[in-house]
Amino acid sequence: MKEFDTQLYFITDSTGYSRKEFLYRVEQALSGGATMVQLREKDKSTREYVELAKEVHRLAKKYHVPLIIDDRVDVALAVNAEGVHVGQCDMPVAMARKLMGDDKIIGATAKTVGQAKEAYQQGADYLGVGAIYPTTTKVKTVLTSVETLNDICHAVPIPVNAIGGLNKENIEILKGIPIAGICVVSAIMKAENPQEEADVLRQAIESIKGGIV
Ligand code: TZP
Ligand code: MG
Repeated sequence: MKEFDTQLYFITDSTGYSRKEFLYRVEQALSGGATMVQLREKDKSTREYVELAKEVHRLAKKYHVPLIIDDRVDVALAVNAEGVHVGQCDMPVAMARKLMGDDKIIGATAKTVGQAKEAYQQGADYLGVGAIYPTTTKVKTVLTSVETLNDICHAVPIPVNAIGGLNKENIEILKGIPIAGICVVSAIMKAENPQEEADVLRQAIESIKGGIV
């Protein structure tokens, strides 16, 4: 049975950190309460990606948190990660599902109700929707309104997470929208204290969700 909780979904970015500092920060995020972790690497060779994935998987297992690999089905399979996340320019969800099998978690990015429905029909287990706010993280994206986010939440029966520029100061904007959680990169990755930040964010999400999901 696939069980996962997207409430505080931490996406990594190793840019600017030594391997040691990066892994330390990932572990801090996990101990602070991240409920999912996604390894997202854009500039690494395949060898570097699988090596790092193995290390992050070891940490994630210690905290009983699923590891999702961004984009790369081959890397996810190679390290036996719990899942993969695909965007609109990546492998289609149906193909990823075929390769990964029914037991793995497949997440997809959606920016419209049409994309959300299509991803769900192809077998996605959860969706990431955004960017809600402009982001400083390296990504090709456009802004998605909270109205569209709300429409997507009502259009599909799978967990929907908001993403993009979110932090403890601005997630109030999501109040009343039946999201399952938020995805954050820099709020945790660049925090002075990633553990404390994860803890505060987790509480902030719980309070804005107020038992509606
Ligand atoms: N997809 C849409 S926005 C984004 C991705 C991967 C980056 C989010 O990063 P941050 O630092 O939480 O704004
Ligand atoms: Mg991608």
